[in-house]
Amino acid sequence: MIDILLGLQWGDEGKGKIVDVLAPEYQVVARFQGGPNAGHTLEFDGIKHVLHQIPSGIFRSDCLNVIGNGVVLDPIVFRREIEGLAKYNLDLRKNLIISKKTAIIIPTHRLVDAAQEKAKGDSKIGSTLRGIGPAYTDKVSRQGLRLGDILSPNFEQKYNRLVETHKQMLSFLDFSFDLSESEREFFSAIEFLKEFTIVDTEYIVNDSLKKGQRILAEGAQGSLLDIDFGSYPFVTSSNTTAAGVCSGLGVAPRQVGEVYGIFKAYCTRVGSGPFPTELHDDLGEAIRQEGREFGATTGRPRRTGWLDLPALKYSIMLNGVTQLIMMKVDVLNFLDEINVCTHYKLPDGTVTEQMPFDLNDIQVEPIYKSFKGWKCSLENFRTYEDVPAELAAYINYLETELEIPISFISTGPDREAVILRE
Ligand code: 2SA
Ligand code: MG
Repeated sequence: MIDILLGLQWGDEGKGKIVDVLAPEYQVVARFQGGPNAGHTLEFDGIKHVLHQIPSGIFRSDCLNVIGNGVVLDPIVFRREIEGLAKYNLDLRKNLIISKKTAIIIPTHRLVDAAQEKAKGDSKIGSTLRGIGPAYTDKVSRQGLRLGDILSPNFEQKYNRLVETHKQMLSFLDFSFDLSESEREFFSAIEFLKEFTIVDTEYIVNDSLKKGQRILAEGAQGSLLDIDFGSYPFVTSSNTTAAGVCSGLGVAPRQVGEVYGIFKAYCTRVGSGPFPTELHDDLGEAIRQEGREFGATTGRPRRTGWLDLPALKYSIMLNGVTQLIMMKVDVLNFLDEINVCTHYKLPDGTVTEQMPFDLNDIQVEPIYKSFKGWKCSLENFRTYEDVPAELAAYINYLETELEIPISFISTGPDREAVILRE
């Protein structure tokens, strides 16, 4: 079976921590979409490590890590990431395989990303400037480069042809640049990549399923940033929802088992786009500080707000979530009162539980239900039976509303800080 772990909000739900907790149960951990825009933070034994393109199973020596065809890979970032892992003495050339069909991010993709954002002015997406959108654009317009191409004698020719089209765009957008340094680094990183196992990973993934092994598909970004279902155009360029697993790894839908959906006990968002429950006041700032809400990839401060049930229910529906994982509950320890948005009130007065199509253009008013805060540290709680009554009331309410059990409750960044429920 292939189980899926994904974020139900706008990313940064804490997927890195949970995949690391779950990884021992899996023989394979695979990335199926996204690229260096992801930042999965793992903390254990006093070490804090951020992964961008490499799957989070990498610290387990008996786990095979797969970068699937649905990913966009930046060779320069890849090399830096691998070099950053050198101190852990991992056998990366054995434990990591990359699909020949993975799309390559080339230096001009990053430039085009920056130029397009600049041209958009106030309506910019707030992209991570990692070249994600332009790389997926080239894939879909059938002119992109794939990892298998680096093994072909024509690679440089194909590369130059693509760079020409980017240069035309950059000149049209009046964006000046100097490519020489990053091109040198790129081609050196391509040579470095050739030392890794670049294969048709769909065969390996399906063989492993046939053998009865367990695979974990690790989502990046969040469901509300999905290209089809997110708040378009303020989204990323891939299918971040469960559907992306089948196309991003080459597995059939009937192979999918559990779908673990991760959400934070509040909401955050980086980049532009609608965020109905956003807190623009001191409280929002206090949650940002308390939750250390700064981007793992770009260091950008994250916007913060209350938990949004219409949005969460939408994500649960799209992904077919079977188990919920609630993160960072401890960040709310200091609050007297905790709000949860249950419905949106539209400008015409209608009250709805559905995500409006035009959330970018209309202001919805969140309708809140309030809960009493528990006002204490959760550090020493390991079982649900012990948790403060106020927290239990909050969790029970969410489970009833979401109609799915919350099987893990994370109460801190360390691997051990988890309340497990049977
Ligand atoms: P892009 O770069 O084209 O994918 O950006 C498009 C939108 O998607 C958002 N986005 C993200 N939001 C949260 N976390 C992301 N990953 C990093 C992390 C973010 C960071 O995990 O911490 O470090 O800043 C991520 N990646 C993309 C982005 O903000 C745009 O709104
Ligand atoms: Mg993140």
